[in-house]
Amino acid sequence: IVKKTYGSRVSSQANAAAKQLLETMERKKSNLCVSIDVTNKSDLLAVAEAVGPDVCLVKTHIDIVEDFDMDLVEKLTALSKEHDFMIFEDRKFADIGNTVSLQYSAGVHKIASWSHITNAHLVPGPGIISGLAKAGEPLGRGLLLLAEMSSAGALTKGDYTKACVQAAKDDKSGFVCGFIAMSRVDEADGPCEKDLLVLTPGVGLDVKGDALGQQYRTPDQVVRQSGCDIIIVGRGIYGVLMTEEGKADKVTAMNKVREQGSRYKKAGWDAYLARIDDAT
Ligand code: UP6
Repeated sequence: IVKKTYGSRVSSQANAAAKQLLETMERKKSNLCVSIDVTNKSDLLAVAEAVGPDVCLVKTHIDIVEDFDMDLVEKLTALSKEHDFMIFEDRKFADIGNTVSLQYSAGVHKIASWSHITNAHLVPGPGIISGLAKAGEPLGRGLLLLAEMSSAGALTKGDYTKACVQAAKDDKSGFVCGFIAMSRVDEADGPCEKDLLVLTPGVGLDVKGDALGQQYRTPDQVVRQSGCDIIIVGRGIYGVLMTEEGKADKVTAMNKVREQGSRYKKAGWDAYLARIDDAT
């Protein structure tokens, strides 16, 4: 799979969201997903606006936004259309099917109504996939399974990772369209008959980690060396907003966010081009 271009993989996608994502990546020449982990509406929208032209996907943690309302998702959806990116709510569902189905479709956030892609742990077993599919499939949404995590000491390894891959292969509906993983988990034991996506967090160009167990690798390590499809970058892009200078001067800070966005976009795409070249 790592030899194939993103564009050539569109036709092998059973899932509408995955198809649209690969098309977007090819069109925008971007394999960058920005993770906008900020706690207020205006910063979230400002970052989405600033990096919008450079990303294929915007990732949210909608439950950390203190002034959340449906106007936020309407505005984010408008930006996604204007700048041609998709939306991924990083909800990391982890309960029984019936509960996740409600958490996904109802409550304050109504995630299924606006998020093209979401993700889940397989800890409860495959019923979690069926529960989420009930709400997401009719809307053409996609699901990623957390097969591996970036944090130190993560228990997502060995047989657990293999079970996630198997569950994705066994999913008949096409609702499962890929993984959160650190490596090409779908091809760990040879070629995979399904074309699945690998999205990878824990990406940074300037630091190796944080004080809470996060571990960073470079876009080149992730995309070229490990064969992953999409880099997910959070603080590497919006981190300036968390500094005293960033809080004091929003205009300069947003310019910096924009700069970092194009820097990571280029690094991710260069790594992809090198991987395609390497393979030919
Ligand atoms: N994330 C990880 N590692 C995982 C899964 N998800 O870091 O294994 C998410 C975090 C955060 C983002 O919840 O939203 O990716 C990474 O942010 P950062 O680049 O600021 O570290």
